[in-house]
Amino acid sequence: MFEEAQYFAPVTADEDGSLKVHLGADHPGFADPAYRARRDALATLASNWRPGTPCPTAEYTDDEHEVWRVVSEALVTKHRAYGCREFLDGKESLGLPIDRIPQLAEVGEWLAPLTGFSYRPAAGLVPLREFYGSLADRGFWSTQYVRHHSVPLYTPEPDVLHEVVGHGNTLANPRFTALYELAGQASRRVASTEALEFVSKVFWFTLEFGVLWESGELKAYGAGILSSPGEIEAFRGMTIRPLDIAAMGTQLYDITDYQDVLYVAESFSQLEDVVGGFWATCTDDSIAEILARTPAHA
Ligand code: TIH
Ligand code: FE2
Repeated sequence: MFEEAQYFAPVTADEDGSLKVHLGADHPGFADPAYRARRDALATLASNWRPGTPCPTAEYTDDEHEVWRVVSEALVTKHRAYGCREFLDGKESLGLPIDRIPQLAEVGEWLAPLTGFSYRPAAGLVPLREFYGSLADRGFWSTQYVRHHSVPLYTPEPDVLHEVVGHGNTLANPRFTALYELAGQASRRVASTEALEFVSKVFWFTLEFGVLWESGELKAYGAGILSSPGEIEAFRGMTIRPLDIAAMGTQLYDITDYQDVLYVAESFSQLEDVVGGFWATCTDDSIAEILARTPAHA
């Protein structure tokens, strides 16, 4: 089982084609009818999207813009302190607004001249094959809803802040997008579910939660750390292990909390060599061989 799956609230369709998002009783928006109505409306909007057309416009409310502003503002100094150079370069060239949530279509227009990546709106969980496969075509499946205003610093559920502030700033840098594309190509090369999950776990511990050494300082390059004002303050205190494909691909993790085990690259170049090199060449057989000699571990 891919752990991330349980973090997407299940979505069902009503007879009239509108979608319903089923938030768990422990979700911060569970008892907030206005929030639930927003989630349903945004899921329905995404489900009506057709490939080849621009992402639909989500008319955000003032309260939603305010959550974006609070998080983006909190991240200005934290990114400068703890974001790696390649992320900061991407952030500078993308120039996301701080005071309002940009539309996915707009962000795609800004990314076009930089790396050619664009977003695709997701109504809920996108199957692994589809999510990773689209990276090979420079398409990034993205949620459009905003985290509940009561939990601005961290959410286990990917939201538009995570997709755009975390991933978008990396998707603006060609050194990053080369890695995203290689992950996408790897996902298309492998046939077995085990191999696909292995590829996705390596993605989790690198492009989602990776850290690297830069001039003797530990910096974050993973989008999950870079979109959370809470986790970005905590990652330096976690268990830090050396970059290791077999270890990352077999590591068990809990998506509901800060990641307590992280893998560090010696440099961005080492990330490109080791992880880019793995995605560029991995096959069902090469991954099966790693799995045969590496037990799952915490
Ligand atoms: N925890 C991240 C945040 O608060 O921005 C969102 C996610 C990253 C990866 C999975 S969910
Ligand atoms: Fe992500």
